[in-house]
Amino acid sequence: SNFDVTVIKEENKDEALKQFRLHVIQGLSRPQKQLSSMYFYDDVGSELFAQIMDLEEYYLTGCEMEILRTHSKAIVENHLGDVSDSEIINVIELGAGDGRKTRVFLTALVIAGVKFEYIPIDISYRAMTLLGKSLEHHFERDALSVHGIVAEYIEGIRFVVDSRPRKSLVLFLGSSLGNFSKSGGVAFLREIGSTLKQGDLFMIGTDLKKNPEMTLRAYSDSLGVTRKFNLNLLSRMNRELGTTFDLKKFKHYASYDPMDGTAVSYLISTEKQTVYMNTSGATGNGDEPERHEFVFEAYEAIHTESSRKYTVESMHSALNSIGFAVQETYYDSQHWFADTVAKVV
Ligand code: AVJ
Repeated sequence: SNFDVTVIKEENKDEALKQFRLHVIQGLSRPQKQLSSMYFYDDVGSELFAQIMDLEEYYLTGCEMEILRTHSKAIVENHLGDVSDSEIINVIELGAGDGRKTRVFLTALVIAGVKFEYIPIDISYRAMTLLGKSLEHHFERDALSVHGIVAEYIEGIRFVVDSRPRKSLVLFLGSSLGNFSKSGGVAFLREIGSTLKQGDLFMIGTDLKKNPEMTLRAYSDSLGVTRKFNLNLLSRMNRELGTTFDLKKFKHYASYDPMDGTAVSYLISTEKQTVYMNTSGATGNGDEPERHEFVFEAYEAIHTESSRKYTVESMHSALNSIGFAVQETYYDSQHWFADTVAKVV
C-alpha cells in the first residue's frame, strides 16, 4: 500500500512526561486514588494489549472480527452503495491499533470497487508507523492508499474534513468508547457528529451487556495477561517517573457492576506502604527537585480503568439524540458485540 503520514500534533516528549507526572501526583493524592487508562499504552502496554486481543476470554476482538468477516460486504453495499464510481471517500479510523480488524473491512471495500483513502488517526507516531508497516505487508502497493494522521481524534477529523472535502466514513471500533464516562462518551460522539458533514457515516463498535461472569472473565483472564497489562502502569511509572512501586505489593483486581454495565479494574496495595517519586532528573529541566510520597493503606485501591458495556437500545437513542440517524446494527452470531452504522443528519 501507499503510506504517508501527516503530523498535526508534534509529540513533545518533555511535555508529555511532565503531564504524566502531574497526572500521577494528582491522581494518587486524591482520597480515592485513580490513574487514567490512557497511560496503559506505552510500548510494553501496547504489546500486552495485543496479547489480550488474542485471548479466548477477551471475547470482544473475536466477536468484532466475526462481525466484520460476516457483514463487511453488506455494510459496504447497504451504506456506500450510492457512492458514484468516480467519487473518492475518506475512510477515517480512530485508534486503529495494529489494524487486524480494519484489514477485513478495507478488503471488502477494495473488492466492492469503492474508491477511498484510508486515514487512520492516532496520537502515537510509533503506533502509526507500525500500522503502516502492517498494511504494507498485507496489501499490494497500489491496492490501498493510506494517509495516517498523528493527532488527537477530533483535531484529526477536523483536519481531514478541511483538507479533503469528500464524503467521510469514520470507524471507531473495539468498544473504545467504553473507557469514557457516560456523559464524556456522549459529549465525544456529539463532537464527532458536529465535526462531520451531513450525510457522512459513523460506525461504532460496542461491547454489549451479557452474563456478568463472562464480562468479568474478560478483565481477569486465567493466563494473567490483563494482570500484567494493569501492573505495567506501575512499571511504566517506575521507568519514566522514577517512582518506587514494588510490583509484588500490588495486585490486579477486576469487578463488574451489572447495574451500571461497567467492568472496573483496580490495582490494590496488599499492605500499608509508602511509595516515593523523586522528580529530580526525571524532567531534567532545572526545576527544583521535589520528592512526593504516596501513602497506601492495606488494601487501598487505585482505580485504573472502567470499560462500559451497552444495550443496543441505549446506543441507538444516544446516537439519535445527538445529531445522528441510526442506519443499522450488525451482530456476531452470539449477539455479544455490536457494530452500529449511523448517518450524520
Ligand atoms: C481497548 C478500551 C476497548 O476496555 O475492553 C482490555 C482495554 N482493558 N482489557 C477494553 C482493555 C483491559 C479495552 N479497550
